[in-house]
Amino acid sequence: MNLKTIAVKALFLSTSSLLAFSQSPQQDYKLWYKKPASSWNEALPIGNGRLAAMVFGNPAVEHLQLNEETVWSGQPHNNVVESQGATIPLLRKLLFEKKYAEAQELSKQKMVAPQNGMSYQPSGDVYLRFKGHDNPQNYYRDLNISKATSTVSYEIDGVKYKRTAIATLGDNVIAVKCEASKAKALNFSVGINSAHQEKHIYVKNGLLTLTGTPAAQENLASKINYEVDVKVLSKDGKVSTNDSSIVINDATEATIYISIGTNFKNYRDLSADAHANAMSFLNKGLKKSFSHLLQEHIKNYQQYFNRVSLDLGKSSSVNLPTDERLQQFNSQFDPEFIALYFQFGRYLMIAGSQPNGQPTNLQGKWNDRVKPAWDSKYTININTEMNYWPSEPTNLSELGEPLFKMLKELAVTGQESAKKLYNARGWMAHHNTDIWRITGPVDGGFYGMWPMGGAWLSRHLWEHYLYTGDKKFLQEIYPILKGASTFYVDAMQKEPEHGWLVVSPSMSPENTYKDPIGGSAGLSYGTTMDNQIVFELLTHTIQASKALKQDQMFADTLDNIRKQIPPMQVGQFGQLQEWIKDWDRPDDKHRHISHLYGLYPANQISPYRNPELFSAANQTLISRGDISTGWSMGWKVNFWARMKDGNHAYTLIKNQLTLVSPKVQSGQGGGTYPNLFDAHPPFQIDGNFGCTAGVAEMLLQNHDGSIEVLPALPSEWKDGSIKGLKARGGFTVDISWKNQKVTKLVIHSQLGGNCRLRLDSETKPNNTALKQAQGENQNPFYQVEKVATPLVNPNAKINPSVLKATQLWDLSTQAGKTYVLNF
Ligand code: FUC
Repeated sequence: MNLKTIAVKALFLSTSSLLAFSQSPQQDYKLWYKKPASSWNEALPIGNGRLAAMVFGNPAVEHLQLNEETVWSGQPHNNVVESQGATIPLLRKLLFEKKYAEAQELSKQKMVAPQNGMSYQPSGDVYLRFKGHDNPQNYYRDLNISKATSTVSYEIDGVKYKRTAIATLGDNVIAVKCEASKAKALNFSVGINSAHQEKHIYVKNGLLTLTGTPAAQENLASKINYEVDVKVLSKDGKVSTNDSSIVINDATEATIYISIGTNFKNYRDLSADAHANAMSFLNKGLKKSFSHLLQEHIKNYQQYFNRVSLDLGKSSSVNLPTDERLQQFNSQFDPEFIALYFQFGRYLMIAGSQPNGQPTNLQGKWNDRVKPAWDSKYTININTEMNYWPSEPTNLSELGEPLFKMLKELAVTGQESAKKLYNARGWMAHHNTDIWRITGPVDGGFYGMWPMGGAWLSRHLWEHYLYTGDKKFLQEIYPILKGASTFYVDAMQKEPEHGWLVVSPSMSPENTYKDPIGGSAGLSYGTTMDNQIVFELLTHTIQASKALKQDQMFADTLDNIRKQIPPMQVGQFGQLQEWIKDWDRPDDKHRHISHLYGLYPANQISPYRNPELFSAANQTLISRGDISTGWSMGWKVNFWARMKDGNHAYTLIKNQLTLVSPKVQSGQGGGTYPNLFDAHPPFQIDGNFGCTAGVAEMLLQNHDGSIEVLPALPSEWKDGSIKGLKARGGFTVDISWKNQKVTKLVIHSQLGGNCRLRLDSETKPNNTALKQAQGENQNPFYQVEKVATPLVNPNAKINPSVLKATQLWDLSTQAGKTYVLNF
């Protein structure tokens, strides 16, 4: 062996042993960094739906900031104020008399609730203190989202140290394994603390325990109590305890098991035993070694994660840490980073939303503050819904369950607000809710007067049915759809000018218009978004009644109401009108573009069915502009995808993937923090989910009577493939493309039925199974309801949108069969 070979071999050995100790193979998707997190927005999130932690990766003092999904302030209650019911008819009257500013004023005065939603709370901090680990070499930390593990590794005096943290999917513990490359080199202590005033920390029988309760909020005592139990096991080390910590000496490896229990049973019952829960989770976890937990965790995780893969090409910057890559994303094409960010949204969904748990809130399940922004609760005039946009298309259908459960509960609590405030049957919710499923107006008579939150959420129920064809599910949730529709049957009002049926009072979320008398108001009636939401809800309920072959009379009632909803209108500058009158301002840059609900998530605006509305939506999008809050840009990725403008959708992804300093905690110009969390700012998880859904929407759409392949492919995404996307009607679709043209489609049909494909006209299938489509798509999951003919301002200049020509093909499929189409 000559010297050169020895040197090469030595290099190989040192990198490979370091690799074995620190990094996993490059093909895994990883967020990784060369330095520890110096702030929360640099720390890395792990979670198993119920438990969550942010891992900071500091060598000398590791910090795991903990969350448990039921630790909230407050106690079972609803915030409905019965006396406010008398104000609703007065507001309706003022609005119909065009006294908008007066109506707004009255609403602000009267619609004030004693509680405006409680807040999601942190549940403790665990610290691992390593003496002498202040100046490490070869520092590395990551979040491997292919395996849902977070690791930290470094070297001190030739000894390699490594920590691996998981929030076990399958078991109910957080586990951290610490290892040293030299025997008995690990010496550290484990401590715990909490941001809550009311807490108790003690050690008993080798167990470190924290108990705590959040503070009262808005005069409501907090009745949740939680217990965190920590235990350390080591094969060869000495584990002892003192008053407030566990001490580990002379170990080669040690595993820290963390368990959290609360007294929460459900939104109205807090009779569970926090201690018994925490101990039972812990004892189950302790029966398994770390490698056993890890193996099961990865298996459970990957059965979700591996369903979808995305390849947009290779990047030259894969060897850069994630924060540096993010920083240069806007100036350098980095296709693997797009795939990473897309998959990170799916990771957050798996880590944050598991069946039988709570839905992801504004921060998913990750919150370190006792007074988080907007209470880290559920804002249901866009944000919570956006959290669940990726679940069906990106093949995580089961993970929508927590949202469906929340809907079941809101359908109970929402009867109180329907009855007491609107004297209506059925159920409804305003623009916020929380773990107690409150349904009254929140944040006063401007933001809060929007009785549409329950209706918007309900669309997710119908979509779940469209994707899965699960009739049992549909039967089970039908009463929720029916109850939501019943509310509007009773609450809608005939407006005086056209005799249309409208929701009143309401608003176009959070936006204002100048009324003709010169006042400025948000309160309104018959807003475009409301009309679209009610049209959609009634349509879904009618379709559900048809699919279940039941409730024909009720469906007829809804059909009759549906015909009286105001049509969409095209206003003076060719825009889709936001309000019932043309009060839109061409310079309005408001983050909410609520009136494009009909474009996305709904399917009421289509280039093929109503091109003038499609062009009007285009005009609206252009005048609203691109840069906005994180979630607003996430929505715009989907909007531009639906406009079939892949380049513009990609511009929004670039805007979204703009590095925001962790120090920036407020503002209307969003982006992404170094840990890839969406920055509203502050951190809000909806933008992550919105963007992930947007990427799927760019590659596959199926809301408009067919499955459209590559509807919005940016010119830079020349070659690529995506596998495992879901389409309505139970189809799983893999697409490969070259030079912007589809080369191969693999369609797996779960339910059978006609698979109607919309393909670029230049794409000629060489497969006899595909027939040119004739007439309506007979697949029941693709019935598209016709909306009323729009009213178009005669002065409006409409610029027709030019789209690439497409063609429709039919493929007759059988359940359980896979079809491979080459082009
Ligand atoms: C809505 C948005 C805000 C923020 C809040 C949580 O009210 O208008 O931008 O996202 O929800």
